[in-house]
Amino acid sequence: MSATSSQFDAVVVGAGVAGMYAVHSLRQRGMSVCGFEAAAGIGGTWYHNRYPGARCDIESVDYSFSFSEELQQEWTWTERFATQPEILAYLEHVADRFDLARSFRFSTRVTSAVFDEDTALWTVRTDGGDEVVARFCLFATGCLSAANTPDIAGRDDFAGEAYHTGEWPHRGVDFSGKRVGVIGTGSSGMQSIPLIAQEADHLFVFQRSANYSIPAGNRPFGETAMREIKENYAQRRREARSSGGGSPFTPYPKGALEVTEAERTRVYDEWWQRGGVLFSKAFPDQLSNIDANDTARTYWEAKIRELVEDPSLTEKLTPGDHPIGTKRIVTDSGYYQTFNRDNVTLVDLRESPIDAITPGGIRTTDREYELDVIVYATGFDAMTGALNRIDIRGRGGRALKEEWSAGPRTYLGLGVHGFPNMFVLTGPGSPGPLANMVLGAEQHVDWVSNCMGYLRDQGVTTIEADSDAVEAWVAECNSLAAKTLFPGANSWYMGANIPDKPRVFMPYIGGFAVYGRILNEVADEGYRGFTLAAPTATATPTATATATATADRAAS
Ligand code: N01
Repeated sequence: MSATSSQFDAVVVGAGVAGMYAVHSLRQRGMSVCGFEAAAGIGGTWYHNRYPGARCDIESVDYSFSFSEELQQEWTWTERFATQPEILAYLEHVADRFDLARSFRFSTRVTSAVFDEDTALWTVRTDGGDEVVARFCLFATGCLSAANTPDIAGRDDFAGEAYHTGEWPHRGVDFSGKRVGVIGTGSSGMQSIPLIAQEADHLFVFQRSANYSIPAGNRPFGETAMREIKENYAQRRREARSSGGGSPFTPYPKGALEVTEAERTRVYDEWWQRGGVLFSKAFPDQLSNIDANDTARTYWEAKIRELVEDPSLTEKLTPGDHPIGTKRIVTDSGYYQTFNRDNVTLVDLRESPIDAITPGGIRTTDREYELDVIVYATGFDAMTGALNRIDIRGRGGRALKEEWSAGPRTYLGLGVHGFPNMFVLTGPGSPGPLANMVLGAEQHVDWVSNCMGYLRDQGVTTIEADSDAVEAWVAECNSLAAKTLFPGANSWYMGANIPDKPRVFMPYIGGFAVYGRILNEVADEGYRGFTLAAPTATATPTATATATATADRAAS
């Protein structure tokens, strides 16, 4: 990308899976694109989350791009659930293969994006002093990218090393011979704890809420297994796209309470073997009927009792505050067995909460734990956090953060009333983190890219979600969520992990395939629910824009 370019068809914020594919897709359409990425390289979540044990929880063969048959045929995954280094290597391969990096300015954080009603253009500014103008602004900022380090008294006084799992140092961390405290037992904590325990002198696990985790059942892919998957990739992708979660699995055809106990156990056994988060989808009523959910919970509890030697620990490690699956089920490798080690201590913060962090460690209401390292596995300001950290202003200078002060409000998860030509990718109001994020990113980017092509062909300058379409979509999202058990859990889906964040179930829970059908219908009906406006005299792209676009096309 030319360093002097300042006007583009589109700005893409973020170089994770959605931003990478957005750049590729728009360039393929002959559009000029400027991408910004705060990190020094591509990969998004997989660039930052380098903590030990980080892996995907959707099978790698599914958690990968499908837009290029050549790409999916040439890349070989080594195991079912790939590690972070392998996923990052894959994404770097994709970036090289499609020459994506040249469209991004790295180590550059977008600080503001402001829509000008006279020109119908966005002006995007960065912490590097860039000022770029574009017709469209695409936020591919990720659902789980704004790290949350809780404001615990004395936090900055700690004299040892402190790390957040979502901002892990690239040099790695040497835990050998050290006393380590991990705060948090969500996916990041539960994935990292077994590996930290193997290295540390002693590991203290500070658990506020126990979480449900299920062994990944990870294994290497043999050549034959990989070949068979590649031979049937098209079918596998079709099944994933027509599923509820973007993976090629469908729940058992009967409800958990409609089958005999033996049949139910057989189904749970099968889904347990599949590993991890998929377990919540064994039966179709598991996440909507508490009695059905109880059967899954009872099965889980029996399994965990087999893994943990000390029954009093099993009790502490068993969640009692939410139905299984209403917080994302963790996909672990040896988490529960870790508590059978002599060098691991579970600190139950429900019994003795953290009082303060001291220069020497962590003090609970019970005692002080001397530590050399503190690992914050304390999660993210999910779905809205990364967007709210940017000063985004639409028509009349309205701030997105203010518009969303009572919770995010979108149409289809893509458009926001008052913010023309702005698209949010895989964010609130879309299936987002409830589905396979890679196929979700492709679904959104394909829709937005087609839409932008349509607008160009029709000579339309702006597209904006109607307020009543937003109203109806928010109502639909809330009504679907209310039919499930999800709103009862203090999860990040609900914003409940961040103090003072509005308590709203943020994703669309109607299913990946259903959502895809709705997107297609809306487009087929001429973008129903959006207002498309013709150019005004001042909104015609300038000579600079056209020249820049031409130069960028020539380079692509
Ligand atoms: O974050 P979390 P995460 N004092 O919010 C605790 C994806 N992901 O990074 O539950 C003490 O789930 C908090 O306790 P509580 C995946 O979608 C995927 O682990 O609030 N504890 C909780 O235990 C996942 O769901 C993978 O009581 C405090 C923990 O910190 C999402 O990212 C891997 C605290 C945070 O858990 C987030 O996972 C990693 C405090 N003040 C992540 N504040 C894959 O496997 C917070 N906690 C692909």
